[in-house]
Amino acid sequence: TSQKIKVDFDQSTGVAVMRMQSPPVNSLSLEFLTDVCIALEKLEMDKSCRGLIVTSSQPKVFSAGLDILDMYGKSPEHCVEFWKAVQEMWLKFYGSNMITIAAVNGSSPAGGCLLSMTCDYRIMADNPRYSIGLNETQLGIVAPFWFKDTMINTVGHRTTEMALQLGLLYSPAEALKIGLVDQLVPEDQVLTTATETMTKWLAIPDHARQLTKSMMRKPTIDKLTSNREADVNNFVKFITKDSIQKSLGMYLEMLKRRKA
Ligand code: CO8
Repeated sequence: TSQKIKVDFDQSTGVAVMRMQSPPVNSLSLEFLTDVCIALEKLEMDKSCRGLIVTSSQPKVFSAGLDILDMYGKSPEHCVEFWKAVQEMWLKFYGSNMITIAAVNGSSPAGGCLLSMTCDYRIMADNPRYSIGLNETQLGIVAPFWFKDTMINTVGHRTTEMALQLGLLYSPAEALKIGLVDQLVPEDQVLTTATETMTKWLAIPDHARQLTKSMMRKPTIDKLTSNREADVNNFVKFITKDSIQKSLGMYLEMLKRRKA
C-alpha cells in the first residue's frame, strides 16, 4: 500500500486496521481514493480478513472529506475520473463483506462523514472541538442522492432532511443523540474500544451477518450501480458551472482566512 494509507493486518484475530495518513487533513483526493480502494480490495480478497477498523493518523481530523482542489479549476475529464473514484470508494465500503468499524478520532465533515457512515459501527472521540456531518450546502454544493440515502439509512428521513438542507455539522454529543455515531469514548480510547467492539461482531457467523448486511444495503447500492454514468454526468455538469466554481473558490478562501 501507499504511504498515505497504512494497513496492519493481524492474522491471529482476522482484523485489519487502516490508518489514513495523508497530511494535513486526510482529504480524499483522486490519488488517495485510488490507494484506499486498492488497499480495501486486497483485504476483501483475503478470506482470513474478517474485520476492518478505519481510523486516522492525523491529529484532530478523521477526514476533511473530498479534496476540494480536485473539484476546483479542474477539467471535465479530471472531474469524471475523480467522481468515478468517489463512487468506487463508497461502493466498496458500503458493500464490504467485512465487519467495518469507524474509529472517528477527529472531525469528519462531508465525504469524511460519508466514509464513516459506510461502516457498520461508529465510535467517536468525545471532544467538543470535533464535528461530523454532511455540510455540503454550506459550500454551495448538493450532496448526491447516494450520500443522502446513506444518511437516511443511518439516522432516518426527518433528521436527514434537516441536516442536509442546513449542512449541519454536529458535535459528538449531538451526533450520538441523533444516531449519527453509535458511541462516544475519551479520545485515547477510540481505537481500543473499536477493537473490543470488533470482538463482539466477530462472534456472529460471517455468512449470516454478511447476508443480513447485504439484505439491508443492496437496494441502496443497486440504485447507484445502475446509475453510475448518469451520476458522473450530473456531477461534472454541476461542478463545472461558473456559479458553483465561484462558491467553491469562496469557501476555500474562507478556510484560509479562518486559519490566519
Ligand atoms: N479539500 C482540500 N483542502 C482542504 C480540505 C478539503 N476538503 N479541508 C481542509 N483543507 C486544507 C485547508 O485549506 C488548509 O490548507 P492550507 O494549509 O493551504 O491553508 C489545510 O487543509 C489545513 O486545514 P485547516 O487549517 O482548516 O485545518 P484544521 O485542523 O483547523 O481543521 C477541518 C480541519 C475541520 C477538517 C477543516 O479543514 C475543514 O472544515 N475543512 C473543510 C471540510 C469540508 O467542508 N469538506 C467538504 C468537502 S466536499 C465533500 O466532501 C462532498 C462533496 C460532494 C460533491 C457534490 C457535488 C455535486
